[in-house]
Amino acid sequence: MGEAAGGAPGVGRVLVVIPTYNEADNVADVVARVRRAAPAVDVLVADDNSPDGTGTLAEAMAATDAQVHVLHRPGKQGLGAAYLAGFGWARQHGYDAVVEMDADGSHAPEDLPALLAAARDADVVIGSRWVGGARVVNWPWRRLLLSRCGNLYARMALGMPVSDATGGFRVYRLSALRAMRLESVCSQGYSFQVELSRLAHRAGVRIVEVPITFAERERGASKMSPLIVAEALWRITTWGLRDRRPVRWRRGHDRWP
Ligand SMILES: Nc1nc2c(ncn2[C@@H]2O[C@H](COP(=O)(O)OP(=O)(O)OP(=O)(O)O)[C@@H](O)[C@H]2O)c(=O)[nH]1
Ligand SMILES: [Mg+2]
Repeated sequence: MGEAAGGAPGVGRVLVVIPTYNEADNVADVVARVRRAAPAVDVLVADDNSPDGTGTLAEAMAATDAQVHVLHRPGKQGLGAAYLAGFGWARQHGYDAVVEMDADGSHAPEDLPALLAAARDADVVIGSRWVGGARVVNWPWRRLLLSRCGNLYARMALGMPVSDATGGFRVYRLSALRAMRLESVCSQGYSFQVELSRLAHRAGVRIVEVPITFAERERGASKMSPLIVAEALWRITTWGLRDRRPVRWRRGHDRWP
């Protein structure tokens, strides 16, 4: 297949995986923006049988656009499970790279070309809120604090030179996902992003962080909960004790050897 059917120069065929649960107010807008911002990449909406009809809306877009696909899942099983299913779909359909992106507009599809450009020389590209040049718009101070503290803790506990280990706007080459041995993944909620950061770091693949503009969701309800935060804390602590790696205080990096 040519570039028009899912290609990005130097990366290959790319699939943007957008997990959704009750995103009826957002899904059409985010898919249309991705298609405009990066017309050569394909989109997969991974919907957990949203009661608000998100899956049906996505299906209507897929009916008129051959580059939009929908993965209907039986029920709400968490962000991590939806992404793993999406990655499996990408592998089955011969893609070279996948992009993770939220449906709620927090991740600007307009940043996608910069992430894909960085992926030419990397295995994993993290769209980062906490490197120079990034912007965080309209986030309440409680969320800012949680993200900064969560990232500091993850960096210290896991010895990982990644500034935004919890962020969910990323590019992974399929070859990197294979090296990362995803069969060990156990996260349900947003510790999934930390877990994949850790696996990428341990696999020694090339990680690059690229500044993004992150905005608070404008429509629809957050799925973030105290349980999700508790899972992340618990898992980071467990991994940290298991890895027993020396703490590194470096704030980020361009290349991982
Ligand atoms: N398929 C699927 N998608 C989910 C699930 N939980 C969350 N999502 C999607 O994952 C993305 C991120 O969820 P959000 O609720 O925005 O979580 P968040 O970004 O951590 O929290 P906010 O900052 O409050 O928006 C959105 O596109 C959700 O629709 C789930 O169980 N299944
Ligand atoms: Mg969100």
